[in-house]
Amino acid sequence: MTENRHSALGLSDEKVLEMYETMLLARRIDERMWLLNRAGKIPFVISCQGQEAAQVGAAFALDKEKDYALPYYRDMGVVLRFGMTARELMLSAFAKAEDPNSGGRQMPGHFGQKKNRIVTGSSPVTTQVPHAVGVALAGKMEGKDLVTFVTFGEGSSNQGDFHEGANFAGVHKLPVIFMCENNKYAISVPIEKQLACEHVSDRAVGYGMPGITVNGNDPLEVYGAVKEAADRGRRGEGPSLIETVSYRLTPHSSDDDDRSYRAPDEVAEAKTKDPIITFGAYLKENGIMNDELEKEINDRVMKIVNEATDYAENAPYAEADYAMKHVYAE
Ligand SMILES: Cc1ncc(C[n+]2csc(CCOP(=O)(O)OP(=O)(O)O)c2C)c(N)n1
Ligand SMILES: [Mg+2]
Repeated sequence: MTENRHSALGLSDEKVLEMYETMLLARRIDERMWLLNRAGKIPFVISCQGQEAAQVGAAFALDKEKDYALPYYRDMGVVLRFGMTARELMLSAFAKAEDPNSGGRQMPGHFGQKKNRIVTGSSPVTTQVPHAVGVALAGKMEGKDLVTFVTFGEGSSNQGDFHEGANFAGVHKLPVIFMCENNKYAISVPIEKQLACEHVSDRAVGYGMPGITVNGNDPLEVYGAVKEAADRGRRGEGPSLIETVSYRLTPHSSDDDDRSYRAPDEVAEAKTKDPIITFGAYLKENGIMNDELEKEINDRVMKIVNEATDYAENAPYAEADYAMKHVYAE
């Protein structure tokens, strides 16, 4: 029996099972998308695989009824927690009219859904960072109890938008949680060729905010860090920078061949720390999940994924002239 760490964080057994199920749902949707892509049915996949623990651990530490999420393209775990459904994600993958993100006009991964306060992002990486800072500024000016949660990759933390946004949030003590999902690669560029400092979180001091690096394969560690950052933000103490370290288990996207720049052994080694496996083991060691319950959860998740796939595959495309909508004033 390992130490029960979730109770100390104020998380019930039911809550951690829900976290596990959300992580598993993200993984199974993602795996299905790769099959659909290779079968020629959907054009593009950009994966969350290996980052589910960071995404779900963080999202569970936020208030999904009040807070704003400004996710980046891998954040399936975040948007599922904020209320986007498997069916909606599949509609986006198939680029169908009912896709809530863009009605099938955008590439997958450009999550946006007003009713769930998921703010749409743009394809140039890190542009969501100044947006998150702006939403936090608006919230502060209007006296609202909200924090904004924005994510980005470690490669993207070199982009000016991150530094400008972090500086402004630091100066004005805005309730922003900057979470860098460090997965060790920016397409083919390994971490040691991306940063001259050791940790992305080392950058926080330059912007007058606390910075912390946590194990991105451990949803509980991420939950604790994001909860603390959210509490700080709500108390008016300003922004925080959290770096979650994990590993990208898939190629960069369905259009990438990662064998050209990293060794299969390295990927195999990272798979031994796969958060779906390690968090499942934690739940079993603490007597919260047994083989029977694991199967029940997996069956439930697969049913959702199958139904979402069938629905989206059979759903209609938008009318061709819809492509011109929302582009020019009408
Ligand atoms: C401003 C800008 N430059 C380059 C790209 C092309 N691009 C898309 S994803 C990516 C890598 C980003 O790496 P990282 O931030 O580490 O995120 P990861 O994909 O590893 O999660 C690049 C260079 C882009 N979309 N926007
Ligand atoms: Mg990266």
